[in-house]
Amino acid sequence: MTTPLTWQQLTELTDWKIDPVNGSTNAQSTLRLFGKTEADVRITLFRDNHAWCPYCQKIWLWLEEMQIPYRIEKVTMFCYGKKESWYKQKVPSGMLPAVELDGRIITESDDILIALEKEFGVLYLGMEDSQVLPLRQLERLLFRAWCVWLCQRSIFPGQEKNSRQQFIETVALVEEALASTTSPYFLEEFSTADVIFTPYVERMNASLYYYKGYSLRESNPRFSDWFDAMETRSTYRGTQSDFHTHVHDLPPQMGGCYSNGEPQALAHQERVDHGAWFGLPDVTYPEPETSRSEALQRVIKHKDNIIQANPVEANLFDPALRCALTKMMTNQTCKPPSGSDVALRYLRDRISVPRDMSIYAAKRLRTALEETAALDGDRQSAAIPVRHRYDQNPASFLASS
Ligand SMILES: N[C@@H](CCC(=O)N[C@@H](CS)C(=O)NCC(=O)O)C(=O)O
Repeated sequence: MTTPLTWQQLTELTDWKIDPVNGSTNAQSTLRLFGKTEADVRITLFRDNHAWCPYCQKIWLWLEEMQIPYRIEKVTMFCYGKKESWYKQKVPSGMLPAVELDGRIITESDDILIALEKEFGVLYLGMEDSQVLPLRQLERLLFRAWCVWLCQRSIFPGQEKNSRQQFIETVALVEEALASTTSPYFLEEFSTADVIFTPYVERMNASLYYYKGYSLRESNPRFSDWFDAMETRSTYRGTQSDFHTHVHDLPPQMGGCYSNGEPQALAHQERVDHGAWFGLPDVTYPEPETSRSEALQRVIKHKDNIIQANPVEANLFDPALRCALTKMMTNQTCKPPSGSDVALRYLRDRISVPRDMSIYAAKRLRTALEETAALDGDRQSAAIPVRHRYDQNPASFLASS
């Protein structure tokens, strides 16, 4: 057993940093230049603080792939906190995403992409191309089949089975579409069609694994190749979330997600909530060497807010958190103060990917928090709310950053 490192000692263990303006895609940037100058910026993307909104991910990924300079303004989604009044003046519905292109506000993600294509060109083939249109329709078909299976409470006998069957039949159509090209993508090259599918397919993979015990990525060879190909792209990696974040962010957004209660689903729920997080089919590319130092740097940057937001007092949580970080960085076991298990698990359950850090950094941090909490006890933190996520309200973090 070792004693926890001080914050100063921990700080010395990380030199992780990114170039938010010209480096690879990440959720922390507020300006992206791709080697150009600020005078070249014609677009502001308004997206959620949480880096979770699927329609925002679509525009975000497209801009990153096209390498068009843009600014990012972050807005709070209703289920996390209060919508900023300056945003409601621009977009009265408060809906995200929106872009301001040469001073003109455009909403609705499809309309945004069409407007951007007119100004900046298409990503291989455009939104209204005759090869892309049927794929866009297929994506909506899959989306609807997913919503029916995941978000409708099972009332009638056979309803769950029918919804599952309907979804699996629709997935077969998507598998066929993916098989019809020589590339792992929807068309011969990575394109708008992949961008359109990405946000909800990622959320389907997470939610069906957790609530229904069904692994989209592992059950379908073409989808599996598609996910692997997506993960070769630094743009996608920068926007990619993990299972834990998705399955707990979806219920308030979707108006509820229903588990079928089957043994496979329950086993997956246990694993996503309590670990082991490594090996889950939310990511398969190799872990970068920097994941621990990234997690450490991100915690250090926000440590005062992280400690303040925790339901347990600072004098208990601060050393407990340093124990977990000491474990993560040195692999030395460090016993946290008695009663801090709940505090460590509160944070473990509230790491948001990619908002706070990338997927592997989050796995490292969740693991260290859990291993350290287990040295103290087995108490879980308060359940994650399902009707809202005010526990994730960004207001206090923004005030001091
Ligand atoms: N059809 C719209 C849908 C956009 C949408 O549903 N946005 C949600 C977030 S995913 C939203 O802004 N909801 C209001 C809020 O949560 O604050 C689009 O494609 O842009």
